[in-house]
Amino acid sequence: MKQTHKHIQSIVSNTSNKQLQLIGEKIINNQRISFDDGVLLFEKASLPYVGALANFVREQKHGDKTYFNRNFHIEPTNICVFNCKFCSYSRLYAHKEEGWELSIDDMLNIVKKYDNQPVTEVHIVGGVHPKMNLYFFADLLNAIHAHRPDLHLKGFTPVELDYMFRKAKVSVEEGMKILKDAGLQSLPGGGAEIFHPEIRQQICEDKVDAEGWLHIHKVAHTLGMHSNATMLFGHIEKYGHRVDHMEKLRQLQDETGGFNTFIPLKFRNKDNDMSHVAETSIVEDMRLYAIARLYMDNFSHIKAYWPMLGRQNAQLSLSFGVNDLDGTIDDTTKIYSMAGSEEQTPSMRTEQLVTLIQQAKRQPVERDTLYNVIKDYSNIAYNETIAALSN
Ligand code: V47
Ligand code: SF4
Repeated sequence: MKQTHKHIQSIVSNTSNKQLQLIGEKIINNQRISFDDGVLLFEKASLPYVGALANFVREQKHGDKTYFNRNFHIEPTNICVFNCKFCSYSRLYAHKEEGWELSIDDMLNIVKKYDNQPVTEVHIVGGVHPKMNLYFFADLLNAIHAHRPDLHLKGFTPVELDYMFRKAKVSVEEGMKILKDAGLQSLPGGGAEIFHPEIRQQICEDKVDAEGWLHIHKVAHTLGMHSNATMLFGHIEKYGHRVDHMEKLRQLQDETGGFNTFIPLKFRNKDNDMSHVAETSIVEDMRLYAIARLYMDNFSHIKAYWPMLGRQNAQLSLSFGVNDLDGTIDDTTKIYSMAGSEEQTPSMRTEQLVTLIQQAKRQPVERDTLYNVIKDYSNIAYNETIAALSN
């Protein structure tokens, strides 16, 4: 049900905290909130307050529409020269016998498994292997594109790109052009973590920094490509670091308009060097989604990544600003299950995802990578029992 202007106005007017009331007024009047407003929301605002505001914004932008797409992942390797403390997935290059590395043929065989399936996107991301260079990945993209030209190729974080461009001794502009010519169409949002050096130096000091990450996305946007942005939250960062991260993304989005969606990623603490750090509560997670919706006013979409958040929580997030769920992934995406996500088999058939969205009283819409509508599921009802049973 659409949240009315009158309803949200009464919630804001009845708030006893004057500062929170002023922020609420700004949001109702479509004005941008400031850095300090963002921090204040994290410090003082209750979940019902930010939740109601975020839901208002979400419904103004999208009504009940909740997007998902059908994609699959390819992880070329889990061997990595970097050593991010939160990572449960990579094997250091020094212990490369414990990891995997796929050849172009191996990866093409993964693509071929989807030959008769209506997937629209492949998401290629993995560790940073020193032997898998720029030209290897250009060959991979060419091979996938030649086999299945309709598939949107989304791949490589600035962490991988920065390394492969430096190794090939090409500029970011040259490197991005080589990959674009080979068929790359979008960049995923990974590798952003927390931009602020106070935190970045503690959790992933040796990989590309904030400026490098933002520059690569900017160049991609300049070449006409789109991209996503993530934020790894709920570990050792403070509220100010979260807002700083969102502020940097909001500024770049003002310049280029090239980001599609913002994806907050909840830190999971299993089997990594930060296992002693407690995970955040569901209330804190939902507050974060809501505040992200309020702060990122120039991002059309806020996405929940259900293999990391869990299906139930992803469903709940649809009432707190989220209007986009990451897809029906049918392979075994290891980075998340290895970090302690309760989603042991991160695959969800379309009918389950549609049911999950309908149970939240939202309207499921299948999209492609660029948010063109493929199918509106408003009038399709699946048998909830069957959908639940195959959960
Ligand atoms: O950058 C690693 C995160 C990211 C952990 O663009 C962890 O559509 C939580 O960016 N706990 C990679 N998170 C995944 C990613 C992504 C996922 C889905 C969709 C898209 C998209 C992008 O995974 C890394 C890092 O932030 N990650 N370890 C962990 N223990
Ligand atoms: Fe390597 Fe990425 Fe893991 Fe960092 S998060 S260690 S860059 S695979």
